[in-house]
Amino acid sequence: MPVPTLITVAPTGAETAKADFPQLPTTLEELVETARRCEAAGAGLVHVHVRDPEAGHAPTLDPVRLRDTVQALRGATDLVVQLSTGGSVHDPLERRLTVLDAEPDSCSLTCGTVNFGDDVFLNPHGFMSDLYVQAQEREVVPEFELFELGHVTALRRLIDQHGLPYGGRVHVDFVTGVPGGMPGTVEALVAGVQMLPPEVTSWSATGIGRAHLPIAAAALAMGGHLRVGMEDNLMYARGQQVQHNAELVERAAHLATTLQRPPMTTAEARELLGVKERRAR
Ligand code: KMH
Ligand code: ZN
Repeated sequence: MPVPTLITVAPTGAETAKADFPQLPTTLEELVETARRCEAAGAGLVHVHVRDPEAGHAPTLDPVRLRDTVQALRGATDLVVQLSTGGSVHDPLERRLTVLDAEPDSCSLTCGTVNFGDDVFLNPHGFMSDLYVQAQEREVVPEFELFELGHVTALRRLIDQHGLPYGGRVHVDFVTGVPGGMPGTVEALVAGVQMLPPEVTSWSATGIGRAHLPIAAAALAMGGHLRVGMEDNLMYARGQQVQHNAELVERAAHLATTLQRPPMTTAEARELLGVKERRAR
């Protein structure tokens, strides 16, 4: 039976400046409107980086903003709400751990340090280990972000040390095409998928920039899931900027449906990832 497709939307990220790309959703209102439209278009999960409109829309890990954002998205949609613990390359490790205080359904957990353009995205083993255990204790489902093939080995080590994450599933996301990480090629994706440990129950992939479409097509063909959004890609086509994240979700849903793997519902996404029910009834 064909597996329906989990479409994750990563609408904002930490790298693009609002001043350079005004359609980037950075306020709480814009984020909620984006999440609603993306859910209607077929998304099952939203990967969130919070910005501070009072500080030039810069990335923030302010605990009140994080908590308000989680609650607003949970109130307005049925999407799985995932907070980034990667933050921006400038965020200290201790602050990144406090993201769990906002009680998201899910958190990202990058499985190793990686060069990130001219910067370094730092994820030493001790940090990953602390985050892994704290997510287990707080019943938050991690999504393991793999930017490098070596990150697959680091994931293996985390599972061996700490057992399965909360929910009993292991979902990973290949983030390909970051300058300094694994390339956004089909060959690299195939190599990564072949290396996954048997505990992995589902995987998705995204390609940065022009790798966006080829990686989406390859992931679908290989039985994987998709991540799209302005965090990863600002161009819809050559010379045509993305105007709204929903455009990318709509295109992903269309592609998935054409390949007989239509978008999964938010209920199916919750089941796939094993997230805890935190919505008010
Ligand atoms: N902004 C990047 C440095 C994550 O969300 O966990 C890290 C990132 C990964 O986006
Ligand atoms: Zn992110």
